[in-house]
Amino acid sequence: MAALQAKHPGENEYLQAVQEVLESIEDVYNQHPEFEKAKIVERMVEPDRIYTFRVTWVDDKGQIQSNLGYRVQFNSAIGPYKGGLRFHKAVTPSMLKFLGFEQTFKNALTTLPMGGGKGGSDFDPVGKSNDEIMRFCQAFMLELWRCIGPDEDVPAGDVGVGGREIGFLDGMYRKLARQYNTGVLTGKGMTWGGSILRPEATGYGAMYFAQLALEKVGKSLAGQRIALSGFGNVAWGAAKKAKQLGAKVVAISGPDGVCEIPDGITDEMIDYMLDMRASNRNKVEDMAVKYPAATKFTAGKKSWAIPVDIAFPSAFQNELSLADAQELKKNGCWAVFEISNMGCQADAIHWIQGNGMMFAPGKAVNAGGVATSGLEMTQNAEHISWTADEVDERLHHIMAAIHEQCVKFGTQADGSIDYVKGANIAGFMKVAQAMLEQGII
Ligand code: 2IT
Repeated sequence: MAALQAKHPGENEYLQAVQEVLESIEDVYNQHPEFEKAKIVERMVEPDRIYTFRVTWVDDKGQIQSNLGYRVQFNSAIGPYKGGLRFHKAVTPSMLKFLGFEQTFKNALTTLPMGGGKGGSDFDPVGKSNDEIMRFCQAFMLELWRCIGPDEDVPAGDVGVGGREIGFLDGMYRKLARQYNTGVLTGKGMTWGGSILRPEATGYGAMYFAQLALEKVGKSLAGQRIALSGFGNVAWGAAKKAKQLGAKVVAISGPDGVCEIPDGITDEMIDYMLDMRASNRNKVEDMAVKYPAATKFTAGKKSWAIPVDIAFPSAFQNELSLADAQELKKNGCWAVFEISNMGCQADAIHWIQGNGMMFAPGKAVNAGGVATSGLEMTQNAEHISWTADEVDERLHHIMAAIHEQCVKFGTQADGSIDYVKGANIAGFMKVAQAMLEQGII
């Protein structure tokens, strides 16, 4: 860690993500001198390569805008680079390196042959028109298309990139590459190669995982009061499945504050989350304006201030602090499942685990999203479409396999399960073994 900090000063998210994994794998690593000899850790923590490019586009006022674009190809030991694109004003190489690093372990857990990658831009979608989004996506793909390919690197969505953006990106890729039947992006529309249930998959998978973890301690999601954060694609899918499984979603949030829903979110409200996202306003207050009788908006507050049984961070990294964890517990919360990537700060995770609360990390809980992207790639390669039932059954199996790997590698002497250790060790062992067998490259 000291060497990495000296080499990459100030890359805080990246260093945080690496630190968490190294802490988890230390014991196992020391039992495998062959890993040490092949410098597996030193090689695994650095991306294979990073593309950086300028993206220039014209806004609705005719003004010229420039952003930075990136693709971090992190690790390809177990398959083509795979991972989302994030459009957010705070995007930096550090953020995309942390996400690419996490993705490598997550993808290993899915059981599918996918390496880890991540990309994106500091482009800020907030307040942009549909035309501006399209022009930006087209300009972004003018550079990105040379870095990707169905057997090379397959991007998808992430924060700020959903079905609409994937459409604009894919349209431009087709034009440039003259490849019309490829799985070069996932999260595509249903009429042009997308997989049924890919939009829902991250949230659905998270609820399947939570259900398995709760079953282990004799509980279930039915009747639990839960808090989500954000109102994007991930929170939307999670809300849908949570409601189907009998849980009550009593909070969603945005950068502007929290929207409390004391009687639980309704199907209509879940549908409205899609409109809120498409508007690019980025305000959860819009939900309270639309449904004033059933909701209460509080500016400046997070979902973690609302009394719940289970918290599901589902918006952005480091969105749940130590103080938030303490407030959750004080209000009766007993479990935290990260759906966002690295949703909890490191000291919050340590405190949660040390204070008798259940905790599971994003790379296990949210892996249903990328796993279903993997299923989309398979359908594209075979030129077929599976039904919703077929995709859902495979997603169920994959989440069960991920949970099983966490149990295998994370069961402690007292019988409890350390899901952080379990996920990190399982992911590490698979990638490390592949790297070892492929020699010094
Ligand atoms: O963080 C993630 O796993 C994603 N944004 C989804 C990546 C993908 O390739 O579906």
